[in-house]
Amino acid sequence: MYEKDIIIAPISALQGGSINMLRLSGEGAVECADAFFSRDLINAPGGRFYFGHLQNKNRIIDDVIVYIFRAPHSFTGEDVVEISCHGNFFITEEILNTFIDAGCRLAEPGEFSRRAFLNSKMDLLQAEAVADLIAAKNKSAVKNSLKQLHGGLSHSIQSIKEKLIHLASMVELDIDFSEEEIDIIPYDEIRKEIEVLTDDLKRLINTYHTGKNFTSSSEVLLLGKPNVGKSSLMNALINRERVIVSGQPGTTRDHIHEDILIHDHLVRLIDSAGIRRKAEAIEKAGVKRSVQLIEDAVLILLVVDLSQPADSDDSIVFEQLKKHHHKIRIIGNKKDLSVHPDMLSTLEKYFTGIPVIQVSAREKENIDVIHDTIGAYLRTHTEDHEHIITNARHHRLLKQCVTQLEQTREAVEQQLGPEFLSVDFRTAINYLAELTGDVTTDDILNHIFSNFCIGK
Ligand SMILES: Nc1nc2c(ncn2[C@@H]2O[C@H](COP(=O)(O)OP(=O)(O)OP(=O)(O)O)[C@@H](O)[C@H]2O)c(=O)[nH]1
Ligand SMILES: [Mg+2]
Repeated sequence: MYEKDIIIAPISALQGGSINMLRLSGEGAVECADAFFSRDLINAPGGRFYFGHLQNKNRIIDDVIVYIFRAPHSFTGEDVVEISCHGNFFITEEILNTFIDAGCRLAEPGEFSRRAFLNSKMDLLQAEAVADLIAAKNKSAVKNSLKQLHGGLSHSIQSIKEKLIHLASMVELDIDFSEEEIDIIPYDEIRKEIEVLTDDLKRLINTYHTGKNFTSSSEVLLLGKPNVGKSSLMNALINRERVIVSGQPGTTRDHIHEDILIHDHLVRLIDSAGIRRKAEAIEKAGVKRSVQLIEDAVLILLVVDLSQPADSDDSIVFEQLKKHHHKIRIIGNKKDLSVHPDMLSTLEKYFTGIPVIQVSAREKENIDVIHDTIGAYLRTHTEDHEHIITNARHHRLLKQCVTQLEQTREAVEQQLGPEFLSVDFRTAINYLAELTGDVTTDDILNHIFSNFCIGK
């Protein structure tokens, strides 16, 4: 258990809004608020607003609205008081100090959510969804976090866990009956069920690539040999002259990024140093980084100069991108000049079936087609999953569970005894229990909730 002292923290942004909010939670929170409020709160029913003013030693601090939640009907499961005051930093600070002088304690990061978890108002996956929801960087991320907050992911994990418990109990039953020498382990049936569950878990694990972009912007990389117009395209896409453009190949030496909103997705557009064989020393460092950026990018916009035949520098880029087919869109720039057929045929050879989007950065032609392409790509990569894993902790535990189940499947194939299988199943089950917070330690909780911000 934990000490149910009264904690307090601002729960809205401290500056810029017309209203600020603070929350008190803990045993005696209502009585504590009552001591400074102009109206009686001791006998006030929960689930209601009360308008009045906060005062300290007969001096009015502010006109406020107080909302009371009586335990257990609150976010934390404790008595909670939420105070809305005018959106001024000094007022908020004074209210905070007044309650701290009266014995309340400033909440630690994530402490409200931690109490909600400890009071079984939500499991660990749901508590973490609160932080993800606030940090969500696109509409799909918001949708996914809401689903997780409402228990969608927990439900899927619980269902897999229950099936594993069922398998464990099948082999454990055999331990009980072993002296009577009744062979009741249906090895084949268990192996098949393990394979189905492993596939379900792997599908979840594979969504992590998408999920990582839910709490940070999606990296879209402009890549190509020098002078094809990557920086010009970057400027056209963000609609301002952000990057230097020149006819001198090797103008961009290091990558430059800019965050923009494309079709409800927060996109980090990255302009990179042109890749070529004869790069100068500084440029080489930029080129090396471009190679790393290829690995990290969600989507690569391969830029070519349509007016020229493909040369050996183009080939270096094409070769490098061969194994990234799945995340490439081709932008044929400078369509205002002539279109060289050799470029199109070489592209078709390297990237069969990927269409070339013909544009002109200089004339601002078809830039909207690139926006639409990025938007459509990100949409298909975020919306065709039931649940998306966004969190490194979840990813690690799911992978550990799968590794364990793969070992268990081998043990089943070798028809090992029930004692061995039982231990294997229990280990796999434990990983899922850690995921939902059914088994946990203070250290794990400290780690998780310290990554929240104060007020959550
Ligand atoms: N005709 C024409 N010229 C273009 C177009 N886009 C870019 N350019 C010109 O191509 C040259 C190179 O443009 P940049 O945008 O600097 O090319 P880059 O790919 O960023 O080059 P590096 O930074 O050296 O790798 C400049 O002279 C641009 O004005 C276009 O659509 N049409
Ligand atoms: Mg450039």
